[in-house]
Amino acid sequence: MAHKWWQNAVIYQIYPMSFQDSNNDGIGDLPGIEQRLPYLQKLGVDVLWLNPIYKSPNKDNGYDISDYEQIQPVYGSMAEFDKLLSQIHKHGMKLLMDLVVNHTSDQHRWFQESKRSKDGKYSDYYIWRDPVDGHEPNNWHAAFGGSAWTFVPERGQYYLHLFAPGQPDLNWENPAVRESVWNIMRFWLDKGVDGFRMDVINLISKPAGLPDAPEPATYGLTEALVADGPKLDDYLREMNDKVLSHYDIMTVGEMPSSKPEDAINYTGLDKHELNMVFQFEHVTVAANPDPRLGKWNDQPVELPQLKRALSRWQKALDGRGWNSLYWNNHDQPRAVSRFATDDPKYRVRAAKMLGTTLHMMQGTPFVYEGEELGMTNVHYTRLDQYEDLEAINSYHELVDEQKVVDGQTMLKYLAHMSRDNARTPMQWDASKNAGFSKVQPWFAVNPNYPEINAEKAVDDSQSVFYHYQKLIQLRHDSDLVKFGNYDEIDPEDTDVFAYRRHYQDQTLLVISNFTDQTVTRDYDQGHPTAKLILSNYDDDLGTELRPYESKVYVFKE
Ligand code: TEU
Ligand code: CA
Repeated sequence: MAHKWWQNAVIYQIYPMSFQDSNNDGIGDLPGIEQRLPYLQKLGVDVLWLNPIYKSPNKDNGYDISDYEQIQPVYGSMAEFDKLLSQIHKHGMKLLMDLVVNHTSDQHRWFQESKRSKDGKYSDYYIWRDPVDGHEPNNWHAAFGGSAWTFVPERGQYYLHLFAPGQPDLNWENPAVRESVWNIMRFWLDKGVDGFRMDVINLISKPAGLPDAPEPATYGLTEALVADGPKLDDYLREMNDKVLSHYDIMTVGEMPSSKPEDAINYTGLDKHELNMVFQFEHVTVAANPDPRLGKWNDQPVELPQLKRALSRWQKALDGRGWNSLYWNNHDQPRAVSRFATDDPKYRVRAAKMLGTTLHMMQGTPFVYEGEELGMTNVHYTRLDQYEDLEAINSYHELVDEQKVVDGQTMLKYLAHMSRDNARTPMQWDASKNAGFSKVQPWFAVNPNYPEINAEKAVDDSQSVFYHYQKLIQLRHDSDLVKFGNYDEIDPEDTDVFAYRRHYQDQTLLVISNFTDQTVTRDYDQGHPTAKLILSNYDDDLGTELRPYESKVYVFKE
């Protein structure tokens, strides 16, 4: 396959609500993003991905869209969007939009019409079912708590929502729904956007007959049953045929519960569906052993499990598909707190170590806003500090209703895993509200902003920021980094994550100490042709690896 532009790219994810407020109403906006383009250009990223900026009642921060062709007024106007897009292009970057089409908002015109009657133009746009013995049609559980079905008296029927009740699932079986989605996509592509990140795109084809999930019917088991449904391939091929193939763009499909074989199926180099997927294996390794608790846990990740998840995808997709690479996004806690440490003594080294470990793999890396500063979890201790419906609903369901866990323990789980950890405002400088806004932001700034902020990082040649800048540069400059294959080293080693990559006559060796101890490992880094190209320490002690030390060597055969 001829190499594609997105195989050379590093993508930066912006959570618009929390990136930069330009008009001091406490909420991030499009002109705010525009102001920060020089910063992103200095970092060296190629593509920006914006979380949803469409009109939305914001029950799930924009993942509930009520109009796909309008900008959320607090973010700006369509004219401001057009200007932002042209400025992004002028700065030599590209733009990915978030396409959320598994579901809409219940405030969307289609749903408003649909719930009114069984025989209008939109009555079949959503998934409606009659009650079964006066109950929900099946036992499916919603992602944000409760049953996945809500009853509407006007129709005398239930509608399906895999997420919140305000996020009804579209009925992809209906060709008119698919045409409507293709039109939304064309609307944005014709403006010149460069691709899409597709929200839970592997959930759009529901299993025939909507059978019960295994008990206890948690969201996790519901998701596993629905994921990668029978017509997904057909829908994605039709999407490619009718829309994607007519533009030079890139796509990444968010695919919870997907396995490498599924991903190869959708991203296969000869498949004409999507370019890459977001898989979830490495971010679900420390899930709670009690299935009712799902992701809620406060246990550290065991390194062999983390390695197994990432290595499996590296090996499976090599030459057959293409990986996305990420530690962080708006749904995950901060990587440095979760996979390493945010202890001030080691935070900077640990954040660089994680960056190196991921960016030297095969695939397209994604950097989430603030990750390049080593931003940390926010360490809340009370429920009223949280904003996210997932955190709040989970607490009520698991502590108050089901009583599977006590309140104090659940607060520890939320502090470790909540999505709100990722959503505190970007830390730009040491001024009040971290330079995000002149007024009290919609969501409190992490109190560590005087220490961790962009201004400080840009002034400090030893910062995490410049380490990420080097990682991005290395990828751009090196076919070994981009295309080399992947060999894991000592998968059972509980302390060190090491791997090799080979391309033509060169080998890359990546070594990361995930502990706060000094350990010794010999991977032949003393070989006469070995050249150290990157490290998070000033000197090289060969086989001795200091706390969170991470280094990269190139060998010539
Ligand atoms: O996330 C889907 C998903 O599978 C999960 O990460 C989920 O959000 C949750 O964290 C389970 O613990 C996507 C979006 O990224 C997320 O922000 C939305 O809330 C969700 O879809 C619904 O649109
Ligand atoms: Ca604003």
